Amino acid sequence: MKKVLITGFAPFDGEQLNPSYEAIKSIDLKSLPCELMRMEVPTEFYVSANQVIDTIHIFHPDVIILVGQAGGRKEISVERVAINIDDASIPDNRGMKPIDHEISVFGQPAYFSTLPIKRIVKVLQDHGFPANVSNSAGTYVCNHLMYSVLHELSMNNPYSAIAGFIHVPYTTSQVKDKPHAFSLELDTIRKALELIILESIK
Ligand code: PCA
Repeated sequence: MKKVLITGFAPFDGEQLNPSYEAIKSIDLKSLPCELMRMEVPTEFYVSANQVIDTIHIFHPDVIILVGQAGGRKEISVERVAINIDDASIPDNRGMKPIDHEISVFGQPAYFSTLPIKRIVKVLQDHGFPANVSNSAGTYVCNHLMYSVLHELSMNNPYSAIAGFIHVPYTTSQVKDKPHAFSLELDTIRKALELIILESIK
């Protein structure tokens, strides 16, 4: 049975919840044909990456699915690439607000997701979910985490783990005070994440 690590973020930017971890929390661990570990990570530069990388080296997952909120997006975004830059427009949950800051002086300018991103988008669309490949994970904590995990795996990946990042839209309860903002039901996000896990362990 394959091992899957799936991570979501803590709420940030004044939100009460983060749909990434909220949806992950609602996955029935026994319902999927894999050994699933879920983890909530702090919305903090570096701290998030260190925690996930430590967990990878303890759990040895075959598949690593990192998930975060992208409020305002209308699709489940399967990220293609992470870039070597932090450029925050708001502080993280520790008050850090790096500007034009290289994540790793030794790292490549960018790393590509090693998840089957096109297959994931197709399976989501085939099941009626709004989904696309996204060519930018931004320059905030999500991109930082994706970059750091892929950088680590580029150097230290004895188990040939694959990894990538999924951005999810706001969930319905978050948009009551945001007229016109797009949202998905939490249960829809959960089902989409389950499909992504199933496609990634094939
Ligand atoms: N989304 C933010 C960081 C945490 C999260 O859920 C981002 O897109 O960078």
